[in-house]
Amino acid sequence: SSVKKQLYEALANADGEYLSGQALADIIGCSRTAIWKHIEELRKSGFELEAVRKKGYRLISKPDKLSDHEILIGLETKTIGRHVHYYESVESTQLIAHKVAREEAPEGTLVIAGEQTGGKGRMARPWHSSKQQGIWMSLIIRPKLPPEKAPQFTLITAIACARAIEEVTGLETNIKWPNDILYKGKKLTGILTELQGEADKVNFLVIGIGMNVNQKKEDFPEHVKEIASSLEIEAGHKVSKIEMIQKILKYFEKYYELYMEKGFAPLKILWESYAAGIGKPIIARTITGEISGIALGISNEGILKVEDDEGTIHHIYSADIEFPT
Ligand code: BTX
Repeated sequence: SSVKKQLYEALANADGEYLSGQALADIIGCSRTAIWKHIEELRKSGFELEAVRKKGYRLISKPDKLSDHEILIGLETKTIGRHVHYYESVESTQLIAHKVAREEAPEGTLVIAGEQTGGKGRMARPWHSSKQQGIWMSLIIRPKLPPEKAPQFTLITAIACARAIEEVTGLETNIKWPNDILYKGKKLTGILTELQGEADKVNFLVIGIGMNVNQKKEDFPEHVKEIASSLEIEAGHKVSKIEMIQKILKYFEKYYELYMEKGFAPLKILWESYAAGIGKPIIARTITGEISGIALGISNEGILKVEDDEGTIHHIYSADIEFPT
């Protein structure tokens, strides 16, 4: 309704200051009861409003509903995220990204969903992707590279996500090799890089990013609750998904360009500045077995190096890492 719209505008113009019910009634030209009623309606549409006795109402946040349009306004990239496919609900954005990539979607195409009913992690593990509470997206890129370089993109994406989180929320996160972003040991983000290629070249990569943004602890299913967290839980306030998506895309583009120009070396240095557990004991579970030792760091190719008790250095291409306590 137009009262609702005027009410929103008055509160937005107040720049986070309180406006009393009477002041709002005067601005809009209606009764205080009408103001109260429309405040409730704004709340139902996803606006966050604070009401304090004797002070009045204050706007805390707008609804943060995703759409291709919202993502494109203010996006600071040249190619990354310039073509957006937004869906309310899908099984997995990875599946759709593979499909549109086979249909020649251009470099930088973004597939993003409000919710995923069958979101997946590595080795077909489920990835919990609740409605509008996180960023569930897959990016298509077509780098001219041999397929063995593909895993480096998981590391590049992790740096972009950690950098974006830092800029938007101030939280200083750590990257757990290869694909997790942690805050105080809890998983905020997971990355899944999938390759479509031939023996000697990449046709395209689909890089899936799942970031927990506005979940509360009780929104996670039982088995995930203990290991996961969200930006809202850790920052102590709601975080804008749109702003976060735009920053991830911006930093991804920046680091992708740097990588194509200079190779992995400068990214290795950046990655190490975020790395968790380097120099510490770890257990790496690979498909062929378990290796315990000290994490030495990553090689110039992004491969994890672990030194076991006998002093043998293992090169680990893919594994689940545990930090024993
Ligand atoms: P991963 O195999 O490293 O982690 C999967 C594990 O993480 C699960 O077994 C579970 O224990 C835990 N987990 C599940 N959901 C969550 C969550 N929301 N937060 C924290 N931990 C969780 C990580 O795989 C890669 C995830 C990529 C997800 C993106 S979302 C967009 C794209 N589409 C899609 O289907 N996958 C990717």
